Parts: sequence; structure tokens; C-alpha cells
Amino acid sequence: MSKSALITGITGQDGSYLTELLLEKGYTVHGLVRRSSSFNTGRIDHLYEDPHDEGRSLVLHHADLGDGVALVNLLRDLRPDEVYNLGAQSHVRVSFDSPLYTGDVTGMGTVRLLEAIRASGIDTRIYQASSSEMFGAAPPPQNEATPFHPRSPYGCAKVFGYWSTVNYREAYGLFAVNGILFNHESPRRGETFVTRKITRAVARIRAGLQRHLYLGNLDAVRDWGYAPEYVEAMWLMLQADAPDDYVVATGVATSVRDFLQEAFRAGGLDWEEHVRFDPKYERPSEVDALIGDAAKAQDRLGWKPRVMWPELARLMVEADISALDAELSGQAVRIDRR
Ligand code: NDP
Ligand code: GDR
Repeated sequence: MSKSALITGITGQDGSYLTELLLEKGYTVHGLVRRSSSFNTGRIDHLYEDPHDEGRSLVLHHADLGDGVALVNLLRDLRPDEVYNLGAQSHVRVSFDSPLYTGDVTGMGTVRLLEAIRASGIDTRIYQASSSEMFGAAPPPQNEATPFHPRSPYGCAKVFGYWSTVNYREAYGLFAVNGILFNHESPRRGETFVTRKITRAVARIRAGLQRHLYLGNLDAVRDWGYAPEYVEAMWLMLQADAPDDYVVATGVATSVRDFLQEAFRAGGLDWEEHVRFDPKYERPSEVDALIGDAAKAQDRLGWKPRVMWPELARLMVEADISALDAELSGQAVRIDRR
């Protein structure tokens, strides 16, 4: 019998790459999709299977991390071998505007899912998408032993989700793990996160569609890795003999300014001619520097990063240029599968 998995956040960047990975491994993948007034499945449309096909391996279900009863019903019916909780209000700046909503979906949503596993009495393993944002103001390098000091409502909500996951492991013996993932990017990254905002702007400026790019703090330092590699680490954590928590990072960090420079250079542009400052993109409290130490994941899971930030910047610029070219020439834009 092939394994089955339920992914919350399947329509997001990581959800789409994880779905590809699990389908390649022969899993049946169930995805939780929230209802929206326009299509929100663009990142997984290339994996779509007709709901009338018998024995299809990707099945989508409408539910929401705000609806605990729907989660219990779904888990009881599906009885998946593995659950990946990737669903979240994941934008740090937006979390300052919507702190209660972020706390509810990103924090309480995790408990709703953990409690739904307990209430439905199923035997499953769960991965919680924890974040380097939990370290916040703690000086780098950060590893599994670094104390948390979150600097945003998002970071606080993720700390709550982290400790709830640990608590369900300790209290109920649930196979529950936290992946403490540092920033990871790709051509499928949401357009309002800084890397993608930059690489998309490079393509649009080259094409004459925009002249300026407005950004906030360029001094922040981040440890940027490549998303398809990070979803492999998620899967590896659930295949381990015992549940544990792991940092996943490249260990190589750079500033927003350096990423900007590399991306504009890759597009044949000078960033200083186009970038303007807009304070609305600054955060009331910023996370200055995140640099991860993923030695434990390397030792125990055999996981290692391969793509480092300069290559990442270049591949994202190339993908945005190709996607825009295809759009402008009227071709159907197919999602980049790298
Ligand atoms: P995205 O923002 O791309 O995707 C978030 C997903 O959550 C989307 O599928 C979204 O659905 C879904 N979602 C939002 N609200 C709800 C809700 N109320 N109920 C159910 N689903 C909901 O995030 P990423 O793929 O980048 O990240 C995946 C997870 O990992 C997130 O939890 C994020 O916080 C965490 N993380 C991400 C890191 C990164 O660098 N990418 C680093 C560390 C942690 P919709 O498409 O409809 O909006
Ligand atoms: P982050 O990613 O907050 O680290 O959270 P983001 O790309 O939003 O910001 C990174 C850094 O860039 C600075 N910045 C800007 N950011 C955005 N979004 N837009 C701008 O215009 C801009 N100008 C400068 C920010 O101040 C920040 O310092 C991401 C998310 O994926 C989280 O869900 C995840 O948990 C963490 O990464 C790890």
C-alpha cells in the first residue's frame, strides 16, 4: 500500500514543491485548500487530476485552519500516514497589521490540527513549519539550542505553534516534529517577499513595464536557501526513527542590499538607478540577522544545502524574465518546475 499525506498550505510555495516530491515517491497526496473567490491553485495546477478519475493520487479538500471541526472530520476520514502543517498567514510585515488573525491561523491553527489528530484517534506523524523568525533578536548563528526572541506577531504565533508541537509530543507521545526553516526562495515564492519582489521587478524594468522598485530596510541579513531542497528536509524529518526538531539553513547569509545587487546585475541593470526607499515596507521591530547552523540536520538526516544565494538570485531572475517573455508574447505561462 502506498503512503498517504495531508498537506495544509498546499497552494503555497512549499506546498507545491512538497506535493511534487511526495507524488514522485508514490504517495497519495491530500491537500487542504481554502475557499477563495478566484482561483488560488496556480502553483499546483500542473499536478491537477480530474476529480472523476478513479485512483488519482492528488486530491484537494476545502477546509481552513480556522475550522477545527472540519480538521477533525478530514483527518478521521482520510487517516493519512503523514501530516505537513504548512498553512499560515506567513507574511511578517502583514502580521503587524493583522496580529489577531495571524495569531489565530498561524498559532491556534497549529493547535487545532494537533488536537484534531488527537480527537480523531488516528496514528499519524506531523511536521510543523516552524521558522527562523522565532529567533528574532537572538544573535547569530542560531541553532536548535538558541533561545527564541520573536520580533513580530508572526514570530510569536510560530513560537506558540512550536511549543504546542513539542507539548503534544511529550504529553501524548505523538510523532510530532518542528522544522525550524530559515528563509527559502524559488521562482514560486510569493511576489511580496523581498527576493521575489526584486527578481520580478528586474524582469519588469528590463521589459519597460516599471521604472522604480520601492523597498524598505536593505541592511537586514538573511540566510536564503532554495525551497525544493528544504521540502526534502521536511520529508526526511518524518522518516526518522524518533521525532525531533531541526534547523534547516545554508549557513551562508547576506544582506538584502547584496541580494539586490546580484539580482540586478544578473538582469544587466544597475540597482541604484531604480530602487527607491518606502518606509511602509519597514517593520515596527525588525529582525536584523538570521544565519542558521544546520549541523544537526546534516548529521542525523544527511541533509545538506546545494544552491547558495548568488545562484538562487540568478535562477530567480532568469525564471522571472522567461515567465514575463512568455506572458508578453501571449503564450500560456507554465509554472517553472525547477
Ligand atoms: P506561503 O505564504 O507561500 O503559503 C502559505 C499557505 O498557507 C498557502 O497555501 C495559503 O493558502 C495557506 N493558508 C493561509 N491561510 C490559511 C488558512 N486560514 N487555512 C488554511 N490554509 C491557509 O508560505 P510558504 O510556502 O513560503 O511557507 C510554508 C510554511 O512554512 C508557512 O507556514 C510559513 O510560515 C513557513 N515558513 C516559511 C519559510 C520560507 O522562507 N518560505 C521559512 C520558515 C517557515 P492561499 O494560497 O489560499 O493563500
Ligand atoms: P521574512 O521575509 O520577513 O524574513 O519572512 P521577507 O522577504 O518578507 O523580508 C526579508 C527582509 O527584507 C526586508 N525588506 C523587505 N521585505 C519585504 N517583504 N518587502 C520589502 O519591500 C522589503 N524591503 C526590505 C525585510 O524588512 C526583512 O528584513 C520570510 C517568510 O517566508 C516567513 O514566513 C518565514 O518564516 C521567514 O521568511 C523565515
